[in-house]
Amino acid sequence: MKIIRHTDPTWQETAAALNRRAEASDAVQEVVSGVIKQVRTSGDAALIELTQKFDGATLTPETLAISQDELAGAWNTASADLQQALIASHRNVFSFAQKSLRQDWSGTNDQGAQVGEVYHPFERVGCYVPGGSAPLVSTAIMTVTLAAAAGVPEIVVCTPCGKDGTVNPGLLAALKLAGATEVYKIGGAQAIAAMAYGTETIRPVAKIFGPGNSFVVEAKRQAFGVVSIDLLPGPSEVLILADKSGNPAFIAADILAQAEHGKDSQAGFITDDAALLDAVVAEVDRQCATLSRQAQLTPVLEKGVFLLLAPSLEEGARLVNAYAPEHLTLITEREGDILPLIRTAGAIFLGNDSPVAVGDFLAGPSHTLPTGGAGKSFPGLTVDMFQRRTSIIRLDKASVTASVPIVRAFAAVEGLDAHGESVAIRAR
Ligand code: HSO
Ligand code: ZN
Repeated sequence: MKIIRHTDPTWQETAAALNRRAEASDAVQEVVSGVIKQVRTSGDAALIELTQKFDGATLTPETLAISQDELAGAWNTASADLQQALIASHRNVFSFAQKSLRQDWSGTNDQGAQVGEVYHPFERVGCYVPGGSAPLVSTAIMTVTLAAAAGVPEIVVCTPCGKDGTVNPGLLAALKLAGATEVYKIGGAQAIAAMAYGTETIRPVAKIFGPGNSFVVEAKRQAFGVVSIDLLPGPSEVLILADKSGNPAFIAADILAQAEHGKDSQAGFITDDAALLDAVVAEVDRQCATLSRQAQLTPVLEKGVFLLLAPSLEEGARLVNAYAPEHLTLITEREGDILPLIRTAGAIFLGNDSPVAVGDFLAGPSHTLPTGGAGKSFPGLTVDMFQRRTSIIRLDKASVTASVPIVRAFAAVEGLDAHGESVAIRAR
């Protein structure tokens, strides 16, 4: 764990380095553009070859898809505990999404024209659900449920399979409950390419959603324009900002929960209280020894965890905004002063009793959130990202007449007299 104090001579540099921007390396960009080309030219054959190469699994065109019967079977054979947990999470996420749906509206402008917006769900979307070191069952709920709540009729899911060609049955049960209509056992950049461009088996989608590793994220970025995308969520991260009211055992538990994601995930802790910083360090060491995922925890604790003593909570809030964390936990007796200062966090968890893991699994908002500093430019996943908006305009004689002088003024300055005439003719 890296410990930084505002009294250190390197403080300014370290604080400045928190202002980051996620960008794929040239090597990743090249690999991904090669994969996309291969899928565009060879379709299913490319998916089969790349799945063999990257996932070590042997697939055929007939075994790319997981049938609805298999999904139903996975749901029926899931334990009662898992079924209940999935139902509880799904209820919260579905009802949060329903509240957040955009509604059609209609009004009048200053000239009396009727103006408004109508929303329709996309007809066909793709959700990527990562595999990696843990089957992210909750990610199935946190993406597909939103598509279903928006009324999307065709919800395609791609998720990588293991070497034996199977996908975790708990993940399949979650996909069934959430409403996936097509599931393919393809992962990585090749899955994004297949959903964007289509293959013999997978018809292309209009928009691609969901988190992934650096290859998946880069593939979404490169596919943008052919399809639209939600955001570019990469390795997960947590930042905790606390004053002396923070509970060191709870804070350490959240740091470790984050660190067990492994790989490139990050956890940071910022406080203005030196005693709390020391207590959190001791708690991380104590609790870490009791956990199972040492192989994931150790490298993150070495490289991805930092603890920072700031001169004040206000300065801490400034650093939070520069870092733009995926998740922020804010624990302070001065919440009324500090919360309004936070602008770039994907999601904010308030107080000692709000663990990020509850947001990961069941709170209600999607856990698909901007990472790597992208919170400065992107919000997290919401149901309206599954809705397509169209604007509606209707004029009558009175409103078109009232519009003439304004149109004429624009038409004159733009040198487009046919524009002016097309309006004036209706007013005559
Ligand atoms: N923390 C991850 C979500 C997750 N955690 C899934 C556990 N499972 C990104 O918000
Ligand atoms: Zn998590």
